[in-house]
Amino acid sequence: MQFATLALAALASVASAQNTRVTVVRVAQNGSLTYTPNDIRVNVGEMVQFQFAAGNHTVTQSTFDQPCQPIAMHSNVTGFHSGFVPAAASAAQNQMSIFTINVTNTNPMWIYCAQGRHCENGMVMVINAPTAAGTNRTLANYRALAAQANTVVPGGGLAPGGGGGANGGVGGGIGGGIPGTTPDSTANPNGSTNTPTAGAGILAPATYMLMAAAGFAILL
Ligand SMILES: *[C@@H]1O[C@H](CO)[C@@H](O)[C@H](O)[C@H]1NC(C)=O
Ligand SMILES: *[C@@H]1O[C@H](CO)[C@@H](O)[C@H](O)[C@H]1NC(C)=O
Ligand SMILES: *[C@@H]1O[C@H](CO)[C@@H](O)[C@H](O)[C@H]1NC(C)=O
Ligand SMILES: *[C@@H]1O[C@H](CO)[C@@H](O)[C@H](O)[C@H]1NC(C)=O
Ligand SMILES: *[C@@H]1O[C@H](CO)[C@@H](O)[C@H](O)[C@H]1NC(C)=O
Ligand SMILES: *[C@@H]1O[C@H](CO)[C@@H](O)[C@H](O)[C@H]1NC(C)=O
Ligand SMILES: [Cu+2]
Repeated sequence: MQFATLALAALASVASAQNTRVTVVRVAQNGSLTYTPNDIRVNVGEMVQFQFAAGNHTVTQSTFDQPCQPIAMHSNVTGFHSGFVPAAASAAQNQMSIFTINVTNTNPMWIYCAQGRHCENGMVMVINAPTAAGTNRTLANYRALAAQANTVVPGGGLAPGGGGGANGGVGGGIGGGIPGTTPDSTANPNGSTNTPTAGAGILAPATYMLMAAAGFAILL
């Protein structure tokens, strides 16, 4: 993971100078296993900033059909993965970890948390969900599929707790990691060159930033 320190003023001036809308998503607000908001529309050229409020979570892209597993496992899209972000570590430095993505097309992006069984328990969201009349590719259906899934961490195998119960069949089988996928999407400069697939989004390489805690409140 690559971290850079970025003051709010710097981010704000960059965003306003380019007139870029930044949609904020709070990760684990109040310690809950949620993304808030969890069903958003973002225009091409805009950014989504995930703010890690508590716990130790991830922001990880999957396909619709295979929730809780990295998109690269089931498509030719590299996708993004924030890595595990322990909020307390940043809070101890009076900072907040954020993960920012640039939205470069209108394809739906289905997103899950790769920690433990958070995905199975409903820690999922969508950016630019399909709008076609009668589509069943909805956040509710994605969450329902997730409830029956097995969490896989990009590059790392099953998340802790994933081996029990209904997950026994998967066990260590997937644990070797996904070729070409690393925990930090900044290490995948080719991610933005992939051809879009149905139900998947392509993003420019994502960027980690640490932002002064005093600043994020102003952004909300
Ligand atoms: C977090 O707590 C605040 C204040 O109690 C409340 O307004 C908000 O709805 C809560 N958010 C979530 C995601 O639970
Ligand atoms: C965060 O979660 C990951 C995956 O479970 C774990 O490897 C890591 O040690 C955790 N970090 C902290 C600070 O708890
Ligand atoms: C959506 O509809 C397709 C085609 O009818 C079906 O194969 C699929 O199982 C449905 N998916 C969900 C999540 O309901
Ligand atoms: C990016 O693509 C080039 C050309 O196909 C390849 O040589 C390089 O290894 C790729 N880099 C990554 C990080 O996948
Ligand atoms: C990626 O997959 C899609 C759909 O399966 C396909 O149309 C496209 O050609 C593939 N792109 C690359 C670069 O392989
Ligand atoms: C994301 O978009 C911003 C604003 O347009 C731009 O400054 C930045 O370089 C982009 N980042 C990436 C990784 O493409
Ligand atoms: Cu989580």
